[in-house]
Amino acid sequence: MKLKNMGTPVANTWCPACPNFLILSSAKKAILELVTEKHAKHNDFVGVTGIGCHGKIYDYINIGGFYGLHGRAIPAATGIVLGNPNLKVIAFAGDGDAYAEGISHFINSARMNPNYALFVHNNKVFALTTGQITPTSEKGYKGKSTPDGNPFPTINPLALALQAGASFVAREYALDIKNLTATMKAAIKHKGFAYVDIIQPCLTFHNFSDYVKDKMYRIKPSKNLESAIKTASTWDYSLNPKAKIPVGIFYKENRPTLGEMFDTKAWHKVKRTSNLKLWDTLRVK
Ligand SMILES: Cc1ncc(C[n+]2csc(CCOP(=O)(O)OP(=O)(O)O)c2C)c(N)n1
Repeated sequence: MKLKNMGTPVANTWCPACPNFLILSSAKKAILELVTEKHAKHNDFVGVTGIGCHGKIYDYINIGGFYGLHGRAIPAATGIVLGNPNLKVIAFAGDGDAYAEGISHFINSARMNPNYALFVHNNKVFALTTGQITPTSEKGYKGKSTPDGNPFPTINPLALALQAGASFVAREYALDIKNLTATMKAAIKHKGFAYVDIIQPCLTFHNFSDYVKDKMYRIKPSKNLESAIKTASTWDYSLNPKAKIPVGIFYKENRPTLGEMFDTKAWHKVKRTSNLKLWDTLRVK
């Protein structure tokens, strides 16, 4: 198996030089290396996407999968891995997808710990629909929906995920293929909900690449949750000129996955008669 076998013949319609190309390369490389290292078979990988520029990755990467609805990559990924725990499920979402439409799924995945990796292509904007604000667009951003500037504060999705109980939380930069590939591999290997926010400036509708370029510094995973939350809170996704942006794995812990906590494969075998008995007791005589 070679890197060229990880692609597809589908014509790529991302804008020239979009950092999504580098997320694609890193994901292909991560999967290929995991296959070569015999961590999993090529056929075990499943890609799930939301709707947006990020979602097109589904067409360009040679794995099976599911093209989801906007904001619904997370529940689709959860369902797939509960249905077949042997699969290596990777969900690709946008920041609009995961932090706006899909925010409740994001928080509950962090709480419930289903065993899949979530890669969020975070360009701080709804890109496919040409530039509306998302919860990580900075205050003041002038886009299609906010010509006078975004009046709302940002959310901090890393701090949110950590507070909700996520068992693997990381941030990477799309242009740093080496570290992005390594963190993707670690996320896929992690047992539980492994979330990576990938900074991916949109060169057409929200180009903040000059802002992030000199601000990143690499961290090691924190020893405890409190210090991970503290580190995550140091960048609030604004474009504050004094901010520094930590990248790398913030936090990692082992705890039971959703699939381990419940025998989800046995659910379909539960006899309805037991429910009928329950109805009998509830029925008005
Ligand atoms: C429920 C729903 N709401 C809105 C849309 C329209 N829509 C399609 S793509 C998109 C923007 C996607 O933005 P994001 O998730 O940030 O991904 P990006 O394009 O930036 O990769 C929107 C709003 C939709 N398809 N479905």
